[in-house]
Amino acid sequence: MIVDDVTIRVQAGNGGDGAVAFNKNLLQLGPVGGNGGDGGNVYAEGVAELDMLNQFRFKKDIRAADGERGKRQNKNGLDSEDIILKVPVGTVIHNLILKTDGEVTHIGERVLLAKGGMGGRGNFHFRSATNQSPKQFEKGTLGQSFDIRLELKLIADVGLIGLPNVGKSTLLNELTNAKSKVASYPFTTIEPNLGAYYELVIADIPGLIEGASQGKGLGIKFLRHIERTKTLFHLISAESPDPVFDYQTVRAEMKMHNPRLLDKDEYVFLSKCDNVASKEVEQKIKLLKKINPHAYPLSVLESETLDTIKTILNKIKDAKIAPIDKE
Ligand SMILES: Nc1nc2c(ncn2[C@@H]2O[C@H](COP(=O)(O)OP(=O)(O)OP(=O)(O)O)[C@@H](O)[C@H]2O)c(=O)[nH]1
Ligand SMILES: [Mg+2]
Repeated sequence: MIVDDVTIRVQAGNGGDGAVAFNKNLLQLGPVGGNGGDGGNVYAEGVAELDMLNQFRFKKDIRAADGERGKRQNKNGLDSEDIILKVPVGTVIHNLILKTDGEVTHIGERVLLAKGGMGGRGNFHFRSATNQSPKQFEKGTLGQSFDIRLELKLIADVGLIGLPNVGKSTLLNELTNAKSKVASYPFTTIEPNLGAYYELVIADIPGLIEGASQGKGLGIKFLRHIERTKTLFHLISAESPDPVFDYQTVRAEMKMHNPRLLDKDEYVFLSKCDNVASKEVEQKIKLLKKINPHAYPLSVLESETLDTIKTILNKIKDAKIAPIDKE
């Protein structure tokens, strides 16, 4: 099971204290205390693997090392190493102490979670004409420490939604390299799956049922994964006695979760059409078109219907690669 919401405590390293030391060599008396090193920072860095938050299931306390103390002979303490936490692209970072939000949107992007403290200056630094043997030094400053909530919100171009068992995973597997589990019973998919259709990322999320927004089934946990998806493909089974009712059930749950989900570009597909007489398919499409003019039949066994989907996906892909120049 993918961990997609976890709170951790990050503690950056403290800066090392500056040193107080004096040269024992009688010919070169004077202060020789070096500066302390800086404490390690803690960063998050984007990677493609969706399951990277699993690493925090049992390891919720992340601590970077403190900077080294300053040394004798005017040698500075070493800075300590940064900790870089790999998180899936699409991870939203909530700083629960500062009440700020950030996010990691692409692979290799680094976001600072906690800054390490600065090393203090040693007594060498405080020498002057009037004070040739200063005992002053600075303490290193404290590293930042925060409670951070990491929340994965997938960044997919197209999200497949619908009631359970309508063929979402089958379609994802048909169009992409994904190997989402398919079976003839509801709730086969228990966590999101992604697949790539050329430059587009398609997300398959667990089926939604009535009451999902109140926590029924698995859907609610995953609705947030379509919050940032631009286009939704809403699948409704042709075998349903009332496809319009199914459509409205899912839309009602989406609305309760976040009304803005309803504003997304939406295409409706009447799935498993091969299981139903063509006359019935026609009638059901007609009813659905009254709600959304972009309603089409779909069967993974009928290549024309897949061609329709591919044409739509190609349009979305072209718009993504070359955004229309409005000037
Ligand atoms: N005849 C026919 N069966 C299909 C078609 N698409 C999917 N199925 C079957 O429908 C069943 C459910 O398919 P899934 O792809 O697992 O459905 P899902 O919407 O992902 O289901 P959940 O993960 O439970 O929400 C499987 O037995 C599929 O083989 C289709 O176009 N025609
Ligand atoms: Mg599925």
